[in-house]
Amino acid sequence: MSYPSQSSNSSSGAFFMVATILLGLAVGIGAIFSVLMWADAHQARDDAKKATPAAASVGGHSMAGMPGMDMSGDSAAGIGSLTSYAGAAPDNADALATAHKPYPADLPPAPAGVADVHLVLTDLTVQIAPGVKYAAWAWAKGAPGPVIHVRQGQLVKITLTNNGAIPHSVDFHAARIAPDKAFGDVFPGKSVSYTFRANDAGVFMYHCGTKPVLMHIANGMYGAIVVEPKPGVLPKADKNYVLVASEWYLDSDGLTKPAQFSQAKAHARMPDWMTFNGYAGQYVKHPLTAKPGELVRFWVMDAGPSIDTDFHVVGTLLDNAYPFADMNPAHALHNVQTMTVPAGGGAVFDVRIHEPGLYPFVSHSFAAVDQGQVGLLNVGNVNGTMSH
Ligand SMILES: [Cu+2]
Repeated sequence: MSYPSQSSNSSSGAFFMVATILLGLAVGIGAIFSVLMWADAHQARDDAKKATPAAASVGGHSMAGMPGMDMSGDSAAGIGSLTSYAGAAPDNADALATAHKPYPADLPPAPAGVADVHLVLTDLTVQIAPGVKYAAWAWAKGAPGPVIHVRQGQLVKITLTNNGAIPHSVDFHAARIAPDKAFGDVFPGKSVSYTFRANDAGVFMYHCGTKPVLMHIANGMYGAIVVEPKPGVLPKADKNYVLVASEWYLDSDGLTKPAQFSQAKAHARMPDWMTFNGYAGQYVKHPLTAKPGELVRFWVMDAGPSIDTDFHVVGTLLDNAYPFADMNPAHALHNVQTMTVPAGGGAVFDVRIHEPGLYPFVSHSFAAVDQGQVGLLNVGNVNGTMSH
């Protein structure tokens, strides 16, 4: 294609006139489109506000002023205005970290018969890092919820009691069940039960699935269920540890008063803290333990709500890795360095370490380490500490 030159005949003048008109139209259409997009975004924000309990009334209770309900900071302000509170700490943070009672990472025993699981949801303030308080929607003992351990093929009866102020629900990824029947909203003060058979082995997420799900998960409504494969499928583990990875999005530093959920930061995937089992770096001060040569099995579940965990143990390799918690040994990987655990997914890792020492386990997506997703495995009861 050749373009008419300025010096050619009058048709070039006509071309530029038409081009100018078209350009003007394009600009005009663009402007209209921008306005429409702005209106759409504005509408979406309004819808989101309506969808959040902040503007809702449930069972006659006004939802304003409830813990975790602060939606300020979610205005039209751009991402550039978001403030990070990563690393905020009081002067006595070290003493607080030492005094903190770590979430038990040991896999609890599996019950016999029907696994009767009673989960209680409640609003409470939790500690997510030394001196950092968060107004959570969580479980009776905080976030994550209790680790549930069942055996493959076992019948599981879930009873959920909602002691919170707004409707909640519980979605088990380990269940094959009609979600509209089992995972429906439970109103405050009410309980619901459902039963499923845990036919699929692995480590699975359970979480509140009430809208907006991002907010319910980010506020602490998640936990892990381990469905142990049939005996003999996996090499026998000497230690079984369960790690639930998650991230936290704060509207304040949480030092003087409990922080609340920042939807804007959650949408920007800009967490302030990232944790294993709900508290930044808790297994650095309170390491997990193993004897030299023991087979240590990590059941890792990433609750997100939005960011993967890249699991790595410093100083060794993952002898057996069961990606995505597919527990078929024929699908396992061996002697790999780092494995991704997706948000909303799980994976299982075996390590056998012979040399005594302090072996950090991390998400090797290293911003996650700075934000708290790090712990230590103390092999052989050695002294000392290590930061990585
Ligand atoms: Cu909920």
